[in-house]
Amino acid sequence: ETSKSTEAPPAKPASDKVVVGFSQIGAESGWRGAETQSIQDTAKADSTIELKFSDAQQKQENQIKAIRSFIAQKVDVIAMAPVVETGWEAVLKEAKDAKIPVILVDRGIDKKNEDLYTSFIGSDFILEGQNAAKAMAEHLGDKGNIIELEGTVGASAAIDRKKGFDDEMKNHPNIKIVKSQSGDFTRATGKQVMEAILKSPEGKDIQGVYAHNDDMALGAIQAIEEAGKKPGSDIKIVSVDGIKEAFEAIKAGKLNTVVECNPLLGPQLFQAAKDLKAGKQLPKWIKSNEEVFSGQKAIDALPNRKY
Ligand code: GZL
Repeated sequence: ETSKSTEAPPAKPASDKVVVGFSQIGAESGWRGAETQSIQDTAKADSTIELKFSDAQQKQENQIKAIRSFIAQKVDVIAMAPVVETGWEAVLKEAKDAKIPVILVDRGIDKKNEDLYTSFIGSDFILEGQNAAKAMAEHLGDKGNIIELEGTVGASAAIDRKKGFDDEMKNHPNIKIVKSQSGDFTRATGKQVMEAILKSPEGKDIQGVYAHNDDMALGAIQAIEEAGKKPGSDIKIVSVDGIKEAFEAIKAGKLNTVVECNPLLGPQLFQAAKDLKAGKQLPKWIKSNEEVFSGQKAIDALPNRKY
């Protein structure tokens, strides 16, 4: 009779490639598209990288499914841009039990789950919010009523850009945030929310708009124009990301300051994955360096913007 095989199932063949499973949020903004492009281009150009890419269409349950699939495929490294901060404990524990390191890209998760990921590659959103508030105060001559268009509810980028902005605004008591509402990081929702606010009592006397990303700012600019006002002069606009269209809006005098947030994270992601596979230690936070662009500085930078 055939002996029942008792040896362990064959281990995953050791390949010279680094296999990375990446769970992307979706395609909600120009920034997100630029990040996806950077990750896919970097992998395509590097024969030692095998990228398994999944687009969650903005749904957390799809990200969780993708991570489970990466675990089943025994990838070397799991990377993800977590759409919101909460709800990851179970699936990241499964990754930890499977001894697969996790790298967070561009958004964070609850501080209490810090032991469930190896490294976060991304920006200092609190600093971005502080820089946006300083720029807004300058544009307003330190007084006026403003609207805050928040990013996706529960997303670390939205939570911390709000925290940094609102904290800095404590130093500017003559600037009032008369309404703060989520536009979900999209142009369409940013426009809808701005239209509704402009029709409401709070929207009667507005001197500024702070948008947590350029797509919502560009939507708000359309709404302001359709309401017969001049964005960039009647109503000052400050936003975060730094997509090319935002620089073009500054050149057109419709947007006043953009706080850069770097989406070109492909090279840092795959370098980190290679380091992990080589057994190297990674810093808990691999920070992106960014600048603030207004006026002539933005106009001069426009030709060199990559996304
Ligand atoms: C920032 C990223 C944000 C961008 C938005 O790291 O998470 O999500 O600012 C994007 O444009 O939708």
